[in-house]
Amino acid sequence: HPLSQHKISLIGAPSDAGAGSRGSSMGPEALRVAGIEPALLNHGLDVEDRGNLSGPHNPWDESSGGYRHLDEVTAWCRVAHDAVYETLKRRRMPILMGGDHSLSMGSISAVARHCREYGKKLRVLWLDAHADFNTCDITPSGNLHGMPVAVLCGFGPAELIELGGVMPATPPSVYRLIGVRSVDPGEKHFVHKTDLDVFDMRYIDENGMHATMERALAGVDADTHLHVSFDADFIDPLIAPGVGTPVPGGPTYREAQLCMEMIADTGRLGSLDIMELNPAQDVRNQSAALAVDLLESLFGKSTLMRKRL
Ligand code: HAR
Ligand code: MN
Ligand code: MN
Ligand code: MN
Repeated sequence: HPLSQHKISLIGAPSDAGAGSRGSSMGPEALRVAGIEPALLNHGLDVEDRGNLSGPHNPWDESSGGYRHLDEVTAWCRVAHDAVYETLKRRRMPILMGGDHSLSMGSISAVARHCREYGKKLRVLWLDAHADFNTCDITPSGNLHGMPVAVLCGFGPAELIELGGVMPATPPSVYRLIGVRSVDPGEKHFVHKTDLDVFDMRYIDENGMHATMERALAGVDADTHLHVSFDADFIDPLIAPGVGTPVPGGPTYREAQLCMEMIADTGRLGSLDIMELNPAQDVRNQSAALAVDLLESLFGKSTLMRKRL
């Protein structure tokens, strides 16, 4: 395996240019204040904090041609792409700390490029209340954080779909969307037409998180690079209010922990995004603290030693 899962690089991407409200630009610092680095160090991991990337300010303009802040989001995604790609090249595991979810176009295009070069299979778990599968024709807002999955699959503006050099960056078949409970009308048709694999909240209610994760992780093997794109609004807003676009009815504390524990059990985690934390909406940084708590489970903290079945 070309990557050491014990060497972690934290990369801050303080931009909210892709979002409909301000504040997720404060996400990286909220995660540092919540102790992301000591939490990982406690698990015996080698951690470097590379500080924050820089890019354009949020101009707070109207959307034009179906996109809001396309130039700014593109600039941020380019620097995120370069930082994540270079980190993987150094055989370290990148944790991109957003920032709004449009930045995952940068990280995932870089991960996909890395996988092409090393002949790895890619699986992306997209943990989110939203499907993030809008295009300029169907978006209700023009906000690019509602579009990253579509862009990565090749549906979007030229400057974004070509970020990783190859178009599309990924086929739709690599994605498993989990926790979805807010999809716009046009987006719903497009998800169906593209045959995206979505485990929505109804699926989780009916089958349980355990069966959901078994299905979402099916086929992940020694040749798979697993990327987790964690949107903080995945979690129920009763326990994670610090997000820009909360949607009721998300996973509970234990459901979210089980999700992370089952990902850890695969031993295949290769890269991670922690996105959409919005400290302006939070109460005493509890949502960032919860994200760090979940992160510990993702890196293998469990209540007891597990017997191998
Ligand atoms: N679907 C809505 C839109 O496109 C809102 C989705 C964006 N919110 C997020 N992304 N946090 O997951 O405007
Ligand atoms: Mn710990
Ligand atoms: Mn999202
Ligand atoms: Mn979301």
